[in-house]
Amino acid sequence: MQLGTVVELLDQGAFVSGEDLATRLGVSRTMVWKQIQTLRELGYKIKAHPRRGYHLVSRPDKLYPWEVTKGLANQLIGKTIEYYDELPSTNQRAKELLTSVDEGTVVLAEMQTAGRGRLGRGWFSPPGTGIWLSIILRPPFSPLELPKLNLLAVVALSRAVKNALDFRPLVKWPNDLYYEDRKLSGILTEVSGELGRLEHVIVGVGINVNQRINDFPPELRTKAGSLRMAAGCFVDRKDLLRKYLQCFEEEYFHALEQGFNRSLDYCRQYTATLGRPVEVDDGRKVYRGEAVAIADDGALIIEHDGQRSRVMAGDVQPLFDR
Ligand code: BT5
Repeated sequence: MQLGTVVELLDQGAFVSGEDLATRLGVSRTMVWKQIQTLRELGYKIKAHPRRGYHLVSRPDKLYPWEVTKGLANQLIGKTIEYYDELPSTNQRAKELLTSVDEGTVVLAEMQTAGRGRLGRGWFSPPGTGIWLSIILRPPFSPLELPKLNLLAVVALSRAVKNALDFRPLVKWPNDLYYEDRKLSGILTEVSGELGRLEHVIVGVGINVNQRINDFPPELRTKAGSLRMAAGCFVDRKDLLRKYLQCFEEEYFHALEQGFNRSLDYCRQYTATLGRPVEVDDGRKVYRGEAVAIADDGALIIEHDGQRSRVMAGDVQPLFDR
């Protein structure tokens, strides 16, 4: 029996009798009682009244799959959610599951003990306040299109935030979401495959949702931010994640059918990078100049020393504040 079904039935009235639940679920009343106990252990507040039955008082602030997928009509992304209280890294777990799960499977953890950024850097992933997830894809794209897929993942998040909270964070090339010069989210895309062909792609997404400034370690306090800090109110993580999965699927399906132009245009319109003096480190060379464009292949174009250079991936720092 699915716990999500029990929650839905409880949600249908002020009180639902044990007998009613047992009939609708096709199980014994003892079994119903056991399920209620399990839900309580998971953080649901459920009142029991001797004659009237059970009353759902509140749901916990947890990303249980049945909560996240409630009302979600996606065909691919998040149809299966692998949920964990704690993982070293959702990308790491996704790698282990890669060949045994369907495309679109989402690996989700309430906290990560070894969350990963790019180039061996760490990702701060405390319990309960953020969304740490990995999406497994098997796209028919060439590896050359990966930078665009990275941007697509950020665009989908910006759209989801606009839908959920009515403000629009900006896309910072190549993999971040920013609001008022603070990093709200980062993407780590990892791949496996042969030359010229992508077999599997893991899109790892870290979203700071309900942290307050002092929840971040001191070294992040000047540069990290959360949606709560930006919105000025507590944010429903379940609702945001549901909207993200929706927006991701929509953006991804659009790219599969018509290419990445729509995502790229969004990056150009809602940009935290373009038109700024920046320092860009692509791992081989450091450019100091102005970020002037995002090309159709996802490259960042930098104007420096009277010439233009293209960078496919790297770190961008603003040279000074706007
Ligand atoms: C990223 O790397 O921004 C990619 C982060 C991806 C995290 C997700 S969470 C789910 C999935 N599973 C994983 O293990 N990872 C992915 P990068 O651009 O290299 O930025 C890393 C840098 O951001 C760090 O060196 C810190 O300076 C900073 N940072 C670390 N944690 C942060 C946080 N929670 N919020 C904002 N900045 C952070």
